[in-house]
Amino acid sequence: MQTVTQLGVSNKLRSLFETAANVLVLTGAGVSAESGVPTFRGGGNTAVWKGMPFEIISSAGMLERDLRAVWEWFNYRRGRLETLKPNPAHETIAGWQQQFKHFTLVTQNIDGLHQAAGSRDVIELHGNLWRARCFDCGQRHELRELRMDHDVPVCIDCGGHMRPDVVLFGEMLPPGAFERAAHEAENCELCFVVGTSAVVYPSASIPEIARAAGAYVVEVNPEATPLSDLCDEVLTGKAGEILPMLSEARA
Ligand code: BJW
Repeated sequence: MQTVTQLGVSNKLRSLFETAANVLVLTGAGVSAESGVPTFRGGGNTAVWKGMPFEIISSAGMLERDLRAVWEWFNYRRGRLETLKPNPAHETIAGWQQQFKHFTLVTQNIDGLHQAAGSRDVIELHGNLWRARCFDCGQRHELRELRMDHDVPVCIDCGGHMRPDVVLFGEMLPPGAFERAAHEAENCELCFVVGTSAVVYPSASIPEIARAAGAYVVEVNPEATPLSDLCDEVLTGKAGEILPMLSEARA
């Protein structure tokens, strides 16, 4: 593993950046940190909402125990997100879509900031905070289209109760999303892992799949993660500083 600081990028990565035709990026909460979105781990925050840790309030069990509380929690977070903007990391990744022949963006984030920066066809492994899903008919709706005058929003198709369209702890990922990401990981030449603690599975296995299939794997994170030793290169620092610098290194 090569460790490269903000002062330099290896020649191997520089060269791959010029020649790679198939590039995959996996992002986590850290990519949105510089936009003001709190990350999940490492902040010392054990109680995130009304005394509950997020493993409890954001769990499948909580949907059954107290759906209203789950909605309060997600409404609060949407309110906080409303005014936040994409940062240079989101913008740089959106630009890469045009630079590489085949480009795949896979995110664990539910904040929609990649799309706000212009990224298209994003594989969202953990859903999206701006959407709801009906318990009864399964239909998804943009929350901006729903009347929010109930504690629990109601489906405009069937009148059933809705839930946030987000993958909570203990739930399966959306059908096909992981499979598509894994397929792209198997075929990419260069894989960036940006701003994730790489502890939540199966998402954290995407770079492992890419590495096993022969891709050059690069981590961008201010902290070491369980994945760091598996990576070919670690760029230590903030995504909003490192990624624009990488794009410049290519030119
Ligand atoms: C920066 C930065 C800057 C800071 N620039 N970087 C073994 C034991 C027990 C359970 C399991 C197990 N193996 C698998 C499981 C199940 C579980 C799991 O993985 N648990 C582990 C934690 C142990 N997985 C699941 O439940 C998944 N489903 C599943 O496996 O289904 C099959 C199944 C069903 C039933 C039973 C068992 C299996 C689903 C996981 C869904 C996770 N959903 C969440 C919450 C979403 C809802 C909500 O938002 O409230 O998604 S969890 C949370 O973690 C969120 C994130 O997407 C996810 C990943 O976090 P991420 O993005 O890595 O953020 P952080 O905060 O952890 O890290 C931020 C990083 O950024 C840090 O490294 C910083 O250093 C860095 N950083 N500033 C760059 N400026």
